[in-house]
Amino acid sequence: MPQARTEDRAKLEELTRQIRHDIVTSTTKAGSGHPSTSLSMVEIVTTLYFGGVLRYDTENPRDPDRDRFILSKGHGAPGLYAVLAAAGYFPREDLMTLRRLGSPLEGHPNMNRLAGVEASTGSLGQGFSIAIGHALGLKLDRKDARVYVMIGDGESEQGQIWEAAMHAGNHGLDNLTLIIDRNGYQQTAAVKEIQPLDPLEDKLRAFGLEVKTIDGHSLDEVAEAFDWARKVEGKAQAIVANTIKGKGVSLLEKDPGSWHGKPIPPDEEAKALEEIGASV
Ligand SMILES: Cc1ncc(C[n+]2csc(CCOP(=O)(O)OP(=O)(O)O)c2C)c(N)n1
Ligand SMILES: [Mg+2]
Repeated sequence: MPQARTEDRAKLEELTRQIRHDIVTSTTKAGSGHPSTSLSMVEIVTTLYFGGVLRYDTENPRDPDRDRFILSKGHGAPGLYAVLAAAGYFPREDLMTLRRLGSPLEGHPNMNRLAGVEASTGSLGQGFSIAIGHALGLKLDRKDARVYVMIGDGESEQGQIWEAAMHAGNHGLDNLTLIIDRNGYQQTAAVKEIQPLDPLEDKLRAFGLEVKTIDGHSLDEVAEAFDWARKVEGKAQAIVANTIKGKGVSLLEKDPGSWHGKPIPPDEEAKALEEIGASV
């Protein structure tokens, strides 16, 4: 099973810029979508797909031996699509059909329409449970494939997340890595104003998971966390990734509570792309 490892650090950094570029252009062109949600997860998905973490085969997307990445915070679809295109699941120019009638690049990922999408998500709270199903199935089939699932911090308010955490902890699912994109914001306000999660790490540990907290924008820390996760035996792992909602675009970063689910207006796009600095 192929495992893309881009040894060249500069190449990995360029990929993060390309993915940020594509998130901005696809959502601005669509006139809708969630760029700020997608921008906070870029270093994590880039490392998953290009840092030698995920084993996948774009020629055989349903290979039973593949690792799975499930984006439970499905509104981050533009970020998922940008990395899937970069990985070669479909042509990069298709990104510009985002949310267009008939396009498989729906507003939220549809596993029945786009290769590389492991679960249809968007109704928050469900992806972690779907990931547990995969992890249990892989163990029953005695496969060494792994499952990675990303949830949002606002999403973590959903009760189903904690049922899933209880199950992952109780059943020692060491082939499962939970990633929490802790960008501090949900739809209209800061998570800590609505439903504080702290002490998040203690809670996850109490549910039986091994926990590591990182800077989710440090490619080194993200890579180290995935190395750590692979080595944990007998327990599911949680990576709490501290991130910035809208990372890389000052317009979004300075007011994350106002920009959820809003594309960058066309007249602000050039400045955003300049800040990202992709060579395209
Ligand atoms: C079950 C459910 N309730 C509400 C929504 C509407 N909704 C979409 S995104 C969002 C906020 C999510 O915040 P977070 O999980 O922190 O994701 P972020 O965009 O910050 O990465 C909400 C409430 C939904 N998609 N699903
Ligand atoms: Mg959030």
